[in-house]
Amino acid sequence: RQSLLRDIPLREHRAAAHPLPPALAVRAGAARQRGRIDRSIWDAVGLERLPGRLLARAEGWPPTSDPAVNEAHDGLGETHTLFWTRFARDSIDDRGMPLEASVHYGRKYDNAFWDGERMVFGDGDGQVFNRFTLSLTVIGHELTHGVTQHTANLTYAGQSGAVNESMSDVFGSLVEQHARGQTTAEASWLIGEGLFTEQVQGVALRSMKAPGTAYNDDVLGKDPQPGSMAGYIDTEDDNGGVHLNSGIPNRAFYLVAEALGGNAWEAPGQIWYDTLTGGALGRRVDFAGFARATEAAAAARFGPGSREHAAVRSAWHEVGLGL
Ligand code: ASN
Ligand code: ZN
Repeated sequence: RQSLLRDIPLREHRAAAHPLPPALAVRAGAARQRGRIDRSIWDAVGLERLPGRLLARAEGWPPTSDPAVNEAHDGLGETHTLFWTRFARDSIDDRGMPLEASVHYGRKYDNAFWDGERMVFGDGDGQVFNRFTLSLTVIGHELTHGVTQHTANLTYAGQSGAVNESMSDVFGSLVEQHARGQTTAEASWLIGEGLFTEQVQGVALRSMKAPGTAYNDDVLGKDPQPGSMAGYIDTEDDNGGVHLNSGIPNRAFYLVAEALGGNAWEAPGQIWYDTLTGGALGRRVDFAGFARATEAAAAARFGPGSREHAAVRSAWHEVGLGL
């Protein structure tokens, strides 16, 4: 079926795949059930045009022979499941927004990104990077950029940009921990594990537990992330170091999870989710303001002086953002 339908535009595909009489189709739309996932994975066939040339897999279609397509499909599923089952969030916009991803973007493309509407994954150059769909944390990271855009909408520069990045790492890691059923003690707390080829001396892009230790390679150099304010990097590069200083709030989240034990998507994830979606964060919030907001969220949900509240306070203290 798929090879026959491949070059037909999306709307016709959907009509062909799910023929419904118009009256029923309207009723189904009106009665749309919250929490139902709707994924489309596109193949960009090595071009840098989006969404891409071919609809490779839509909701309800069987797996294809392309691992990148299936990994993207499954990874979007695991991410949707975390947000829906643990935080009652219905997709990126909390209104069931269809999830779209494009794979095989560009030639030897060494990155993945959220373009404001969809997730996009490169194949990697094969020298430093494997394909980016190999890591569930990366898929969760990119989808979380969409959630952030639809909630706190944190400005992607400087400290608010590093908080934006950290939110994507936090929920990216939680997606993987949730899918694997891992406790805080069992989790790797790595972002992008398995992306580096065996030619690279390194385990992942970043470590939330020990920022600065994910790689140390002749070509790439040493992982530059700081894990506390003492190592804060002032730079114009990378939108003001958004992927560097994110190590500081990343480690704060890890420390909260370590102090509380159990599954990090429970109290720690709930506090961070409440902070992201609660409306108290300014778009240009700095680290200190973000730290105060997580403390307020912990106190609001678990009570002032609760162990959750205390864990948040001491975590920020440990990374140099004492409240
Ligand atoms: N992978 C990066 C990210 O999502 C790409 C970027 O910086 N735009 O943060
Ligand atoms: Zn990011």
